[in-house]
Amino acid sequence: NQDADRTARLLGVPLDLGANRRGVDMGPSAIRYADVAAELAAAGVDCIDDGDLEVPRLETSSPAPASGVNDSDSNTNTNSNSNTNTNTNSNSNSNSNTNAKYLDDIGGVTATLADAVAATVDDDTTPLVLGGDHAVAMGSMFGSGRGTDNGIGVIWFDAHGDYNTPATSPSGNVHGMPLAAAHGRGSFADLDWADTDAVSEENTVLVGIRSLDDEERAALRESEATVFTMREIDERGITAVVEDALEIATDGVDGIHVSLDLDWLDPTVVPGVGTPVRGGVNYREAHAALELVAERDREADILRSMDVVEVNPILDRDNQTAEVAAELAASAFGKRIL
Ligand code: B3U
Ligand code: MN
Ligand code: MN
Repeated sequence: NQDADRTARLLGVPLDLGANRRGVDMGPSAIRYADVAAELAAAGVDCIDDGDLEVPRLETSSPAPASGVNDSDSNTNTNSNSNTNTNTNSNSNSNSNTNAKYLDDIGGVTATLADAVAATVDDDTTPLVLGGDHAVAMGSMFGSGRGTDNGIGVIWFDAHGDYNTPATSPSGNVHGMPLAAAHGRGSFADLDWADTDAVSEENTVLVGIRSLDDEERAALRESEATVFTMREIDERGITAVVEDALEIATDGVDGIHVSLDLDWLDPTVVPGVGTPVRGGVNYREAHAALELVAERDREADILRSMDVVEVNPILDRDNQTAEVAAELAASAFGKRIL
């Protein structure tokens, strides 16, 4: 046992509605099977498992979003916000504005998760949210930042920027939008469940990015967020980049949320992700990064909450992606070699 004096609360969110890809809903089970509780215990962290949140099934949900949530002002959709659509496998709505699939259902899950995360943080316990697709991070961030004086910072470890809005997304998949939602961009500003005060934009740092859509890139460029691409990691090394990320994310806020999309790592290390992108960080770089988070946390108590997302057991080999997820969470929570 190590010296961390922390209790973690596991909150499983078997959500796949944001990813348009079955399998990621099994992520929480796979991460538990990889014995995340034992990994955390090895970090000296007590672990309470709250089980899984109830999440609507893809088979019984309609992809059509509610009216009034789209960025375009030419919304003529009259068949919105209804679960009576029996065509669940594709967006049968011909209206081009309906470009955020299952957003109503995802909003409901997000609101429930935000409440659970906020209650956990209030209880001086650190939420470890097990995804599920990356849309769950909206709930993690909104809950973690709730009631803070200065908001929270975020470190976003991901291959992708997740900075699309319903108007810019080429896929309509909400897991490509959570960070834009946290910053209240586009139509997210109008959604009552999207708490645009929780996260401080200037304290948002993306690390390891290597895949951006055109409009997403433009939005990130003009945002106050800091983006460290893989190129910065190549040039300066993972530790220098993450030190900078921690400096920026923690400056003047009430703590940080760490969001770990497993596709941040190279697909050769983590085959079990839905949207792999070549050229990610390796196993040792990933641990080094999260150990730096823990080190800063020992000094200054910065870590309010974390999520590990996008583990897809169907695409995995021998559960190794879930194992890496569990191990990296333990590193962030203070597990040390010596
Ligand atoms: N940027 C693309 C692809 C993507 C984003 N996040 C994931 N994939 N996992 C999109 O759909 O927004
Ligand atoms: Mn990703
Ligand atoms: Mn992501």
